[in-house]
Amino acid sequence: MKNAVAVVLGGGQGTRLQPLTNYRSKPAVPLAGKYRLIDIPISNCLNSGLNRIYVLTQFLSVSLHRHIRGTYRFDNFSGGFVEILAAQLTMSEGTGWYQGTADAVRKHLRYFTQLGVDYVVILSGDQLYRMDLAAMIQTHIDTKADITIAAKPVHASEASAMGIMRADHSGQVEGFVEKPKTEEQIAPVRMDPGWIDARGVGSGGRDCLASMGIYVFSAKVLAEMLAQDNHQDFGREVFPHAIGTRRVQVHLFDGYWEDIGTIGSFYEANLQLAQQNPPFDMNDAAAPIYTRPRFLPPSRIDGAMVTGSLISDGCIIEPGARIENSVIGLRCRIGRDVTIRNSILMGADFYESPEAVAASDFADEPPMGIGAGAVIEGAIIDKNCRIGQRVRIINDAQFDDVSNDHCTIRDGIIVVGKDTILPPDWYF
Ligand code: ADQ
Ligand code: ADP
Repeated sequence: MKNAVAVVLGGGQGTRLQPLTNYRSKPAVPLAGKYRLIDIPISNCLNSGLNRIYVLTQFLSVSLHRHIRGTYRFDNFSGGFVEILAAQLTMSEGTGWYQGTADAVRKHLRYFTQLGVDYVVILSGDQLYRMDLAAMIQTHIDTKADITIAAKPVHASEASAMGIMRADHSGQVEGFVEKPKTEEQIAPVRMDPGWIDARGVGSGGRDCLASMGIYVFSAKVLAEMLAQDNHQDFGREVFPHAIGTRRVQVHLFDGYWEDIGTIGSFYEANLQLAQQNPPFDMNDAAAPIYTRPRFLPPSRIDGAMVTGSLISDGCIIEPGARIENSVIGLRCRIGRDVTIRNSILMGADFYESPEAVAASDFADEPPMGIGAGAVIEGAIIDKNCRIGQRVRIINDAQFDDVSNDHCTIRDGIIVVGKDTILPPDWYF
């Protein structure tokens, strides 16, 4: 692994996760109560023995910087680092902002192709999965590939959101179509489910191989290809052009893997983590998910009813509260008789002192947290919100995409932005 570097694509404009990305870059979005999105790819790298990691982001937020600095520290002898490369830093080179993923990599290529780097592992920053990247690099080496693409079997009905590949008997890619929308576009890359079954993975009738957005490049090939053509995007341009001229290989994977780059998928994946027997296991001691160590007290829960939920450190949950199938983030203060159902609360960055809470003008600026008697259903409440007593946040009218001064509905989910203040008795 000493001759490999990892590059995490930390996000373009982040429009699909707005308003969570209004004030922070996508990798810094909180996940599962105490993590951030970036912890997933970085943990996969570290658990695979890859400890030289670059994170590319379109814009840098203070919270991302603080999180990386405070979490990923390496000793002098390991040679490890996590380095953030932000688009702004390359403005002086005259080409302006990143466009696509390939362009983002091109702009920082000199870091990834230093002497001694033979393999560049490119990862997406908005996916939830656990994968041994060392095994993928081994596939790359064993098959003498130029490019290896992680591939997950999917049904044709899911193909329109992904890059779809056809592989020959040896796993070499013969065709690549980015996000095929019609049957005519899918037909040339459709696989025989028997090919998948023959490789020890039950196809269950799945007849498409989807790119997971996880790639291994031989460093020399990456440098040549990006210098040669002005391709902007891996899926749309680089791979379709590489077929026939480079050896492109698939690395088959069939574990849990979810794209969490939209409000809908982010919400679903978080809530699934809170269920019994979640499809993604956060308790795997052999491959833990790392995050910033914080010196928070245990959560104090008194006379509340909690079912199927994740409760992070440092929360205070008062009597009569009912919490069902929800994710409760760090330092949440949840008042008496609050009901929270199918929701994600991201918590708070700091505690208010008891004096500050007592001095709060409950009418104009309620204290941080959820006021007594509030009801929250099907919502994402970003950090540091002040939700007044008896507030009701429920999408009763089943809006899909609307917004008002205080919140936004995306994919049918109410998102209350960071630092929002909702006065007592406010309702959606
Ligand atoms: P998408 O996820 O639609 O498809 P894209 O929007 O290019 O592709 O994003 C890939 C990753 O790169 C995401 O993590 C995104 O945040 C990040 N990213 C995008 N632009 C960036 C930029 N300018 N700088 C830094 N990071 C950036 C891709 C592939 C498909 C594949 C799916 C799997 O194109 O072939 O099937 O991923 O999810
Ligand atoms: P998280 O705890 O979710 O990682 P942050 O990294 O945003 O959240 O911030 C949490 C820590 O940073 C807290 O200890 C808090 O006191 C401190 N902090 C938060 N906001 C600021 C700020 N604007 N300036 C300095 N420190 C801050």
